[in-house]
Order: sequence, then structure tokens, then C-alpha cells
Amino acid sequence: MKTALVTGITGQDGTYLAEYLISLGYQVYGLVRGQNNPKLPWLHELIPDLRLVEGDLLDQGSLIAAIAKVAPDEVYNLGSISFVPLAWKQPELVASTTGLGVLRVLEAIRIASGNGSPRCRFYQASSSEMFGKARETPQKEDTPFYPRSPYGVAKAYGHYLTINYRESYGMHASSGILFNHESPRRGPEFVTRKISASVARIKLGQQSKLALGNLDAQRDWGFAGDYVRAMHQMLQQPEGGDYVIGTGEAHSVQEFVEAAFEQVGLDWREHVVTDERFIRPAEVDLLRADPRKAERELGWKPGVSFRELVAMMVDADLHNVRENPDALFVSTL
Ligand code: NAP
Ligand code: G4F
Repeated sequence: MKTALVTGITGQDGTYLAEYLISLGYQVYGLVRGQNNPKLPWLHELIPDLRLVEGDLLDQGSLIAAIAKVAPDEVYNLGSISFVPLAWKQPELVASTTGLGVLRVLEAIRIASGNGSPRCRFYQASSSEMFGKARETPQKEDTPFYPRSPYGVAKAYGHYLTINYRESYGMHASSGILFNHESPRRGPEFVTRKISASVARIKLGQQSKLALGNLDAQRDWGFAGDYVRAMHQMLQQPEGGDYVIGTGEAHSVQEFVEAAFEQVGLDWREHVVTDERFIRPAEVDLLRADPRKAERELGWKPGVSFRELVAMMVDADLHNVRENPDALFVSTL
């Protein structure tokens, strides 16, 4: 039986990945931080077979201890501060968590292996945000990076460090350059979930307006449950590598809005207002993946279309609001 350690276990991708690995027969440990992480009861209920180990990406010693305790065959580093606007407000925290956190995990793996080449395989959650002000469209593995936020810069650091540990220490280390992926488990601060939650509340009479920023930005949105399969597949290859994961289709925020309101039979123009607070200091205008390498080498393809994703998220939030009207928090970030 293989053992995996997943950082970012309480996040969207961490839960889907843990469920997937457990379904493949893995023993899965999730790294949790804090003395009383509020998401733990939810996590226990969602994935009863998950084991937990304490650790924080900001604390090297805790990562060394976690790796020593778990002795994983595979480490998936999904932990990060992942909300782009926060990166302008707390750039140093983002640099340390999202950037230096990668170094700390890699060092913990290297230290655990003594002087030899680490046996443990490593996955880094790289991001299409690294393409930023994209030099070409669609973006592929060798498209030059032009990050537009401190978050994108931190991800580029982690990306290059992963390549460097592969080349310096012979590590099986891979980066998935993942384009935006969403689900009913997406945090409410991200635009898709903000829209799906608001549409549900508007439909059920609990909210009247939805305030958004730039409606023209375009993203390549896929379903998170599909994307975690690619992460695992990367670590099963003979050698580590970098892979772009996306659908190959881009849609604007406005298209997402239109589809979401259509799903409940409402006209978005009657409810959506734009609000300067949600405009970013520097925007990423257009991200669209060229995922042909992943398809060719990993046999990976997305399974959920844009329309299916919108419907899945809106339907899930309608259910959430009906079941528990007070549980949804619509972010003001
Ligand atoms: P998410 O839902 O925001 O989850 C982030 C996770 O990081 C949470 O489990 C959080 O744990 C953990 N974390 C934050 N600070 C930490 C620290 N100091 N030590 C340990 N853990 C810490 O993110 P996601 O959407 O699942 O994304 C997973 C990864 O992929 C992230 O690295 C993200 O940057 C990257 N990515 C995401 C996308 C996307 O579209 N979703 C695309 C490309 C790349 P707490 O509960 O303790 O806060
Ligand atoms: O949903 P978003 O906040 O995601 P963003 O910035 O693309 O980042 C996500 O995807 C990255 C991969 O490319 C990940 F690395 C990252 O961790 C995260 O998961 O914003 C999407 C777009 C932006 O252009 C933003 O300006 O939506 C636009 N937008 C318009 N109004 C808004 C809003 N975004 C948010 N969060 N809230 C708004 O009200």
C-alpha cells in the first residue's frame, strides 16, 4: 500500500485528491495547521479514512517532523495562500507560504532521505497565474511567465525550485500548471462560487444584488474533481515533469454570470452591479490552456464542460441555501 502526504488538505483540491487517492487504495495523511483548525469536523465527516498530521508551511521543523512520521511515497504540496487579491494586502505572508513553503517541503523530503537521492515523489501545485500578462495564447509548458501579482511571483518561485530539486538531487518532482478549477467546494471568495452562492440566494429571495469587479476577464475553468486525477498521474510517470492542465476553452466572468442566472431562470442584468472594490491593481486578462502534453503523456482529459460546471455549482448552492440558509457566507473581499 502506498502512503501519500497532502498539504492543503482542508482546501478544495486537498479533499478531492484525498478521496481519489483513498479510492485507489492509498493510505492518505493530510497536513493540518493551527491548534484547532475549524474545518476539521467537516473534514472528518467528509473523508472518515483520512489520517492527519500536524504541520505548517511556515515552520520548517514541523514539516521535517511530519515527513519523518509519515514516511510518504508521494507528497502533494497543495497548501498555499491561494486568493490572489490577498497577495497585494499581505505579500510577505504569501511569499513565505506560497513560495518559501515549497522550499521547506522539498528540504524536509531531502533531509529525510539522508545523503541519497530522495525516493519520495513530489507534486507542486503550480498555477496559470504565472503566465499573467500572457505572452501567447493558448499557454503551454514553455510559454514564458509574466506574473501579475505577488501570488503569481511566489508560484513562479515554487515552480522553478521544483525543477531545480529535480535537476540538482535527481528527485522525481513534478509541477502541475493548473488553470482555474472550481467545484461546490470552492471557497466563497473566488468569483465562480461567489456567483453561484449569490445566484442561489437571489433565487430564494435572500439577496437582491451581486457586486462584482472586472466582468471581462477570461479564464479557462474546469472541474476540480477532474484535475486531481492529473496530479496523481504525473507522479506515476517514469520521470518528473511539468504539465499544463486545463480545458482549452476560455470564458469571461460575464459568461459565467449569464450561465448561472440562466440556470435559475433569472436575468443577470437585473441583479449584477460592478464595484470598484473588486478591481485588482493588475489584472490577468486572458488565460487559456493548451493541455495537449497532458493528454498525450498522461492520458488526461477533462470530463466536465463549462455549462455542466456552472449548473453543478448553482444546483449545489441552491441545495445548501434551502437546507441551511445561514451557512453561506458571500464574501466582501
Ligand atoms: P484552497 O482551497 O485555498 O486551499 C488552500 C489550502 O492551503 C488550505 O488547506 C489551507 O489550510 C492551506 N494553507 C494555507 N496556509 C497554510 C500554511 N501556512 N500551512 C499549511 N497549510 C496552509 O486552494 P485550492 O483551490 O484547493 O488549491 C490548491 C493549490 O493549488 C493551491 O496551492 C493553489 O494556490 C493552487 N492552484 C489552485 C488553482 C485553482 O483554480 N483552484 C489553480 C492553480 C493552482 P487552512 O485550512 O489551514 O487555511
Ligand atoms: O476567481 P478568482 O478570484 O480567481 P483567480 O484570480 O483567477 O485565481 C484563481 O485561479 C488561479 C489559477 O489561474 C489560482 F492559481 C489561484 O489560486 C485561484 O484559484 O478571479 C477570477 C477573475 C479575475 O480576473 C477577477 O478580477 O474574476 C475576476 N473577478 C471579477 N469580479 C472577481 C470578482 N474575482 C473575485 N474573486 N471576486 C469578484 O468579485
